[in-house]
Amino acid sequence: MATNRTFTMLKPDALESGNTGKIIDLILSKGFQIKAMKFTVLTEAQAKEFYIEHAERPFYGELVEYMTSGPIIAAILEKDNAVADFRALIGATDPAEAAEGTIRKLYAESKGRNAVHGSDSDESAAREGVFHFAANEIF
Ligand code: DAT
Ligand code: MG
Repeated sequence: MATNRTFTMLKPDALESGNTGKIIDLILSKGFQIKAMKFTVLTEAQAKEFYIEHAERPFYGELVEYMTSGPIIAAILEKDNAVADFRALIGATDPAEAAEGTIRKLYAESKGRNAVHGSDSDESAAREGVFHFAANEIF
């Protein structure tokens, strides 16, 4: 995947709370273009693999359970400096620490149920995009 791309998921709490339209609108308003998007439910195996870097963390089981608890929206986004700019747009992991105007400040419930995922590097963005989308699903 090109390095001007990042990968995101709108997490189960964002879909439950009905905020997906507002979140996608905010993302587009900041200049990100959608290059792939799908509505899906992660299997336990998929969630475990996606978050494998956190396998030893105490919250891993809770994270996998939560991420498989309902549908998500997965997407690949394009913009100059996509990874860093999208991390800035989503805000800190814990919404209590997230800056005003960020997606997590506006819409996240808690550190665990934090509305949105954003890749942390170009390497992660490439891995995560390919994890969720076949080549002919990416534009
Ligand atoms: P981020 O999503 O900001 O990159 P991360 O990669 O450190 O954060 O963690 C991945 C996800 O795991 C995070 O979005 C929510 C969950 N998580 C992280 N730390 C947690 C904690 N202390 N308690 C519960 N869930 C946590
Ligand atoms: Mg992370």
